[in-house]
Amino acid sequence: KGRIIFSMDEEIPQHVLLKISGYFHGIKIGYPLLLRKGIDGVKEILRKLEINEIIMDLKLADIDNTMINIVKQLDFANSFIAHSFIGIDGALGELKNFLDNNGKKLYLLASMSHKGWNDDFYPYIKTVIKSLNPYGIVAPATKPNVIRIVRDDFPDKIIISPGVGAQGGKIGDALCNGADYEIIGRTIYTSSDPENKVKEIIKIQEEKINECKKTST
Ligand code: BMP
Repeated sequence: KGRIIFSMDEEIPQHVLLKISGYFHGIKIGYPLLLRKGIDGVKEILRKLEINEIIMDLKLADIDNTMINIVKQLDFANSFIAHSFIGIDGALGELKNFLDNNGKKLYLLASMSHKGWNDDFYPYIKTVIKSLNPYGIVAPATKPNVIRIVRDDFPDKIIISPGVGAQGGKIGDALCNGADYEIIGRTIYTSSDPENKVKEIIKIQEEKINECKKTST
């Protein structure tokens, strides 16, 4: 298995998905596919796949009751992504309890991959992540220095990293800077040959990991 979480923001033909899904650690699903296919449509797409982790990325950012109402309807998912800035009491704290009690994982955003995200707020976000102690963290592949800081601050957390390929992050760089998995969407689903593209990505990831292991020892 590679270190890819496939961001399935567009539908891809079922026979292609069946072929490539074995290479993925996980699949991330957000509003684009959920709105297009509906909950039953998404479940149907996932039914035949053997995937370790289905991550629902609705970037939850609301009061506790609303977020719990949402995640209750998405029981097929293993994990959920939420924003950190909403804080703990009355929001993330209650959401995390609910997910813990139902065997689900929570990822919090530490930063985002686009240019306009302001990392001046990171010290606050860090305190939220520290006190909530989620399963994992989302940190941007477009900003390797931010991944390094997050990895230093949270040595034991799973870090998943979007922004590879279409947004400019180089394949493997997030892994070399401390991420556990790279979240990749367009590079795969817009490819004319997704299967080969995925194999190519895994090969580059392996080469990069070997290279950076050498330079760090
Ligand atoms: P792509 O590889 O096509 O750029 O897809 C990246 C995915 O990760 C998209 O689903 C996007 O919404 C999400 N994402 C991101 O790009 N940057 C972030 O900071 C956080 C995200 O979840």
